[in-house]
Amino acid sequence: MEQEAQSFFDSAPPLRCRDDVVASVNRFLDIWKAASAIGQTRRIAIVTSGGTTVPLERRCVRVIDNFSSGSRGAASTEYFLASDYAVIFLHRRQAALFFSFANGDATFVKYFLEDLCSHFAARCRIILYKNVSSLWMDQSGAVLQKKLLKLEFTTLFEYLQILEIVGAAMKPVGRHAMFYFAAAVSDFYVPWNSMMEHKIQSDDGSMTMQLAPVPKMLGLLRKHWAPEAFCVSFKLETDVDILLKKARSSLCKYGMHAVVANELETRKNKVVVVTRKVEMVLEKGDCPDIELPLVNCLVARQTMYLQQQQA
Ligand code: 9Z3
Repeated sequence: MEQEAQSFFDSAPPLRCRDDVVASVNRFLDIWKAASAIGQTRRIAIVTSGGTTVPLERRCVRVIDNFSSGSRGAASTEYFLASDYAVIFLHRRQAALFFSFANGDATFVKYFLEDLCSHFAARCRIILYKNVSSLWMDQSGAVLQKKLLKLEFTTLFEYLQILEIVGAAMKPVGRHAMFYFAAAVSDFYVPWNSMMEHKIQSDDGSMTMQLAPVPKMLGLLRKHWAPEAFCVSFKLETDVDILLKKARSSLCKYGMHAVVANELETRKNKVVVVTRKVEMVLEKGDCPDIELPLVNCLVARQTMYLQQQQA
């Protein structure tokens, strides 16, 4: 598995913004280390969000995409921040609407608000504008306070390379780090070294394409990158009859601390948190969204995990 992962990284197109990503992750961690040194150790959640794309050509015209709106990752990030975590939010470009406000992209916000507000009556418009603006301020605030670091990906190559940088950087954070893998990551891809340079032509009618399995990085994370971190992955299925079985199997296979099982149709209302000892069914109920009980549950599990270390 490690060899497969290595050859994935060796053959991947180099990450264009690599130096910037490394520098921003290091800056973020420096602040964490400085706070820890004076006894203010904050937990860090690494939230992945949105779907990865698999390019079919090097000069890419077509991609295979993965389903995810990014709303689970964005909402969860807000709850982690509210629980006083620092958050590294690794998200698909343009997937998570509210968090794109955090960059202070005023043109986009203005355009979005005007467009949205035009659908509402005057009184609603003001309320909506106030709420969204304050959300924007909260999130800009989180960025300014260095509690939120946003990193963007589109392709599978970008996602896994950034994950490797962040994963390895989390080693010193130990049990205070939580990886929360809500992103929908491709299972298959076209390796860069066997990818066509130019746009695939349709002159010959039908086409057959061989896809390679994506090396599983969760094992690497647990074994090498950040072995002490609290790790939560998600299992998405459309067939509810196999969901829990698959979630339990990935819990053991990759040494996760929890696997969140969700079915496509019901994912906004119900999830099952699978751990070695217990399985918890969480429902949205009266909460604004399912991410609130989910994040609360995982924060509590990480607290137990931290206490085990102290015992
Ligand atoms: C999830 O299962 C997420 O909960 C969703 C969230 C993608 C369904 P939205 O972004 O949806 O709010 O629209 N993410 C993980 C999906 C995934 O690729 N899991 C892999 C698998 O099931 C394992 S890591 O095999």
